[in-house]
Amino acid sequence: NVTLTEERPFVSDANQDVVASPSPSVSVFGSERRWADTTSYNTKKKLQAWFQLANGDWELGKIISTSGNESVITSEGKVLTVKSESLVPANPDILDGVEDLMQLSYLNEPSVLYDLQYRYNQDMIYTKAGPVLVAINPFKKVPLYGNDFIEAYRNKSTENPHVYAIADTAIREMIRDEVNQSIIISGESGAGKTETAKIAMQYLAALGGGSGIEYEILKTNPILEAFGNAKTLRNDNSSRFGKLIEINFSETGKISGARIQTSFGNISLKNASFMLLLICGCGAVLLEKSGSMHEGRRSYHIFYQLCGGAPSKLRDKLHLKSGNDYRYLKQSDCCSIDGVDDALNFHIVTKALDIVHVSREDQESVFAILAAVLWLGNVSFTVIDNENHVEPLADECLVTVAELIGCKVEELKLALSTRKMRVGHDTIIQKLTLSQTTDTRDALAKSIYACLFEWLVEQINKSLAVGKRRTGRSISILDIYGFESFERNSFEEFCINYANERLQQHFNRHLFKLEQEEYIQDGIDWTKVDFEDNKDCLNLYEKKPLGLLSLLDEESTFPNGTDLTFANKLKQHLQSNSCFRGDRGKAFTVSHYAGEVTYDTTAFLEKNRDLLHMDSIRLLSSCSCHLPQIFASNMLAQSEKHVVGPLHKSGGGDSQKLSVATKFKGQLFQLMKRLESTTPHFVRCIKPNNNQSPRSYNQGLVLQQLRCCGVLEVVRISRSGFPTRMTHQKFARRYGFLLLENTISQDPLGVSVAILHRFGILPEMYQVGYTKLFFRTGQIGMLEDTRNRTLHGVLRVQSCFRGHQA
Ligand code: AD9
Ligand code: MG
Repeated sequence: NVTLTEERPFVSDANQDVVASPSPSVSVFGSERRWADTTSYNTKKKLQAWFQLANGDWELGKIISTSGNESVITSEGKVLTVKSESLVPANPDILDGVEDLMQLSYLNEPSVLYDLQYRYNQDMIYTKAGPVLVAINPFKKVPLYGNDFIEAYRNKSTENPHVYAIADTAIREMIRDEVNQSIIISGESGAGKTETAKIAMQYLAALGGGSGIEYEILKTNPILEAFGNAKTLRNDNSSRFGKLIEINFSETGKISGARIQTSFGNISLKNASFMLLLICGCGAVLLEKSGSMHEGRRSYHIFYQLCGGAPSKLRDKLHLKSGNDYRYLKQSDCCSIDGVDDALNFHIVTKALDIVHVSREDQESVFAILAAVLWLGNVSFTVIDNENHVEPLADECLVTVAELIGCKVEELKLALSTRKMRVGHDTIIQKLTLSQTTDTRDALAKSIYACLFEWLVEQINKSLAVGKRRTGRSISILDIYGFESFERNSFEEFCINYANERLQQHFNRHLFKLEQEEYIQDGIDWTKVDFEDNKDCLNLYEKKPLGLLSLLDEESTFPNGTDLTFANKLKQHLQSNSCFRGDRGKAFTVSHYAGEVTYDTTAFLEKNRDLLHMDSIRLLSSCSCHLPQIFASNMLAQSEKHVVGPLHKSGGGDSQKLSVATKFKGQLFQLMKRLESTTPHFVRCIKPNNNQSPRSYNQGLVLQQLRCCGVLEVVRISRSGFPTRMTHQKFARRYGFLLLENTISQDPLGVSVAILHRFGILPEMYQVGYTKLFFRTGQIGMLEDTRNRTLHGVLRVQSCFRGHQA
């Protein structure tokens, strides 16, 4: 929550009708509203105003008269009486659809909602909110992409907000400042993050292309989407993993390679370059606990593509059947997606695999593993004694799995139905019950799939690393889950929201704190900004030994720990924390930056431990096929690390490894460290409705997302600050040649001031600090244009992009 400690009116230039009040305004919003206009509203004038309908939507009306604290307004032919204090000022018509929310004279929720809607209705889905780009999902093809548009942004012949413009700025700043860049894309599921990331990649590939590696980079998208995306209720192509792609550039601005880092499932590789978000992955999509049907959801696309598109020779080899014959796939009621051709996509994926140099032989191994996972799900069990112990039926399913992964049927049978335990010097073999065996089977399938995904990413990275030189710079694109709050929230949301707290802190730090600190450090007169830090919530998660994560890990190591004992422990130790509230039963509530979320601790411990039995790992390592062997050694490397899991005195039974939450935290820290060394560019994706339909704009839904991602605060801060800055030296060096006289021997500050005067930059548009010059938005752009024009003239360099490097 950002508040100016000393209220100042916003510059109100376009709206002459309105009185801008210099005094602190009375917020027109309730206390939970997080921002407000600082301009009081003069209801005596016949002005347009917003009023709220019973359903929460805002409607535009005209004030006819005001008496006491009531106003009479007309709206769409109706005449209504409303409380004056509930009216919110509307902007004049000439500000309809401004491309930067910062230009609004009245900055309030309905005005922002209206501006975005106005633009969205005309397919202008991108809008700036100061330094942040807001992208509203059109849920249809919009004519905004392709070579002509790329050219236009490259030549700067258009200034419309666009992802291309963000990517363009990233390239320019990478070259100009010699600093790595990042494009951080966030938003709810289905908001358009993955599409936005692809659009940004398209632009980078077009500008930095030439070597051919850019083509490979683009081809990673269909592969990763096939293996990592699935249909959910909210998105037909929902990414079930977090992704950071780092695109490397040579000194001349050409793409020289790339590296993809993903987070997936809960199996981490030994080198674990870092995998950010886990979860949802296999757990949620591949293997729901049996019995429940899943309306409108599918497993990973690749399974359906394989079943629908494999050529007959491959089908025979893998003993493939149709999707409906596999338990893991038929749990859901939909096997196909409208408008999606799985068979065709299978072809596209294999072609893409060719391009990223995954050999045909390896591809076949990949498909064999996929088929093995499907067949594994069909393995069924039969009771063998009167203690309910079971063993797998030695039928087609079991035999096929053994054949596909290259192990003996008998070994597979044992790994699924027994557990080896060491007691003292002896090894005893414990038989399993039905629920234990199905858990073992599903855990094995899940681990194999996660390992396959990791392996694939590794292969792609090997291919993209060709020609990469360390001397270059990079632009990283982060496509990550946004904050989530459902009716029922579990371990997955608990982790995702933790990640979002960290990202929010990064966002805050970058946009507010660093700016403010810099102003103060450089002696700039700037009204102090007080911003609400989310460090209390981060502390609640991270504090040792009494934080959410530590307590979770501690309870996970107790053999007798249960979800209830965990919940009780939280209540016992954290009740005094202002961000925490213990709820009834097994639930607790965390007060996140974006709102309160209540978590149900059911299955927290199990998901955090995520044990894979040693017997399963041994089975994979004994396989004759090379992929299972690789998977096993990766799992082993992981299990050697230790730590969480019931520590049986008998020992040796389970593979013990880092808890999921601890690993998650480690990955998150690595991610943050990387991001902190870059100049970030933020894109906030917004979905306008929950039905994936074009032309429908749900105000309440949009507003809630704008609040969650801090867009509104940003506008307020940016408009009153000086977001662009440059050292005196740099400024003098960069623009000094535009002065006619020789500036080489003069001091940088003197040269800088001369430039400012020469180009008529108004005093209110900049501030001179001890070491740097600070500018309001738009000022440097003008100077850059002049510089470019001059350079083009002098050097006859045609491309604007090259002009920058010159
Ligand atoms: V999730 O968290 O991975 O479930 P995303 O990634 O935020 O989600 P995604 O990019 O997959 O959403 O977008 C969802 C769908 O919206 C896409 O499949 C497209 O059909 C649609 N979309 C998103 N952005 C655009 C766009 N710029 N133009 C056209 C779009 N359609
Ligand atoms: Mg996505």
